[in-house]
Amino acid sequence: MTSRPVIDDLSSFWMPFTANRQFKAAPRLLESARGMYYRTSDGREVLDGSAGLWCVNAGHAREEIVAAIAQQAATLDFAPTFQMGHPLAFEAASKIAEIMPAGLDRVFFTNSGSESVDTALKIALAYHRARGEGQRTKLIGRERGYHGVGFGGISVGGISANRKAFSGQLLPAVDHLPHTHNLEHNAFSKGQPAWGAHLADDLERIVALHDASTIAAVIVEPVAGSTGVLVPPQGYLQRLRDICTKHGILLIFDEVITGFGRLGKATASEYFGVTPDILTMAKAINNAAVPMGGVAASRTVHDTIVNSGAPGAIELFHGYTYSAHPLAAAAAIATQDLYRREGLFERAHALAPKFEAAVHALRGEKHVKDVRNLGLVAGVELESRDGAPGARAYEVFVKCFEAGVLIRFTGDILAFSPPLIVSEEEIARLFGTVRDVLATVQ
Ligand code: PXG
Ligand code: PLP
Repeated sequence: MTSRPVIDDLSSFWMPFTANRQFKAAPRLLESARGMYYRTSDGREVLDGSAGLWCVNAGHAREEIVAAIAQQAATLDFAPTFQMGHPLAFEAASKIAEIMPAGLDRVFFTNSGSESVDTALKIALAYHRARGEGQRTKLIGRERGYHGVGFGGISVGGISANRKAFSGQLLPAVDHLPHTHNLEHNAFSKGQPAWGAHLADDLERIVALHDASTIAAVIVEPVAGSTGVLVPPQGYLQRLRDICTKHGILLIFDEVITGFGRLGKATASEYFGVTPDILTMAKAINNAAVPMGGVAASRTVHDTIVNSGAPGAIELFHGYTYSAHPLAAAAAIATQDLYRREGLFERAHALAPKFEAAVHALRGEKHVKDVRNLGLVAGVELESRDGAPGARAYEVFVKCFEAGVLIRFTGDILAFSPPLIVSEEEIARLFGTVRDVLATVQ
């Protein structure tokens, strides 16, 4: 193997969601990856405690996926899917439909979670219009929701930092449910907190305010990931489902993070036993090997739109140049086969109690004010430093990286979501490193 020249100019790449000046003054570069480990530009192995960005669920550089992509690139590098098709697009959609919640077996492909969210919101509007209720245009999101960075996603999203610079041009007809995070009631919950199902009833207040006849859809993450692993209270999602059904409002689950085994089932919908009308996915759909996202719609939603157009007319004026890109589709098929062959969702399910015990052992460590978890995802919330929110978690993140462990942080919350191939020893090392680092941080 020849090593590449050291990069000496970091200035051209304007990095996403990064403190560019801080990073470029002390960069952290990953050069290769295999299984559970990254290798850095200075030759160190780093245990991947975050599956990249919550997306590499089968571990890195899996041979079957690499081979599928390489072969596809040499066979059919690109093919349009506007008024054309290629076999892998249909095969990938069928494979995904098989493991979606019952009835959600129509799949629209995108290239990211953000595009999936935009697509889902547009499908919701198109559905109501197709059945003669085009006045249902309002979209209801939730505080502390993350739905990507498109204008649709930040409008229904509930993260002030992602909205404020663009606040003059957000979608106009949006309202928000309250978030469910409450440490007074739920600190150190293992799995789903007992308190908080009633927070779903706020949807009735919103319906009373706007009238159901104006509301198209409600979108929530079943477990909020980006804003710090917020696990839904017991009964909460079912209550949202019931209220949506009662008022003819579509329920959208944003499963960009929860999709594909993170909770020990294919989807969070399956895990919780609550079925939305539309489900967004991305990331682990193809182990993040090629950008890809998707939206699964119920037969009712799909058929209503598709049967409403005149014969020969395009039914939904929406799509991306790269919808069902051949390389992404090949990676998706290989990834879904791998998940099944290795039983990775079941593995995540079986490991979850050990993961839970290991993360909850951080209770009582310096600065730790909450630990929460579900499946193979966990959050550890730290007390913030006076006047410097986020600084403490950033320091923990940097020190963990220096100690050979990659974690994520958001504000002062540490987030953990290892690939589903993680071993018990690696789980112990992950949280052991965090414990050691916490002891050194002011
Ligand atoms: N919806 C949800 C629920 C997500 O978590 C998106 C949509 C947007 O996906 P794209 O592919 O457009 O980024 C996401 C993405 C983090 C982090 O560490 C989380 C995401 C992306 C990057 C970082 O919190 N989630
Ligand atoms: N901008 C221009 C000028 C385009 O021609 C297109 C697609 O043809 C787009 C944006 C959208 O790109 P994509 O289909 O990759 O989302």
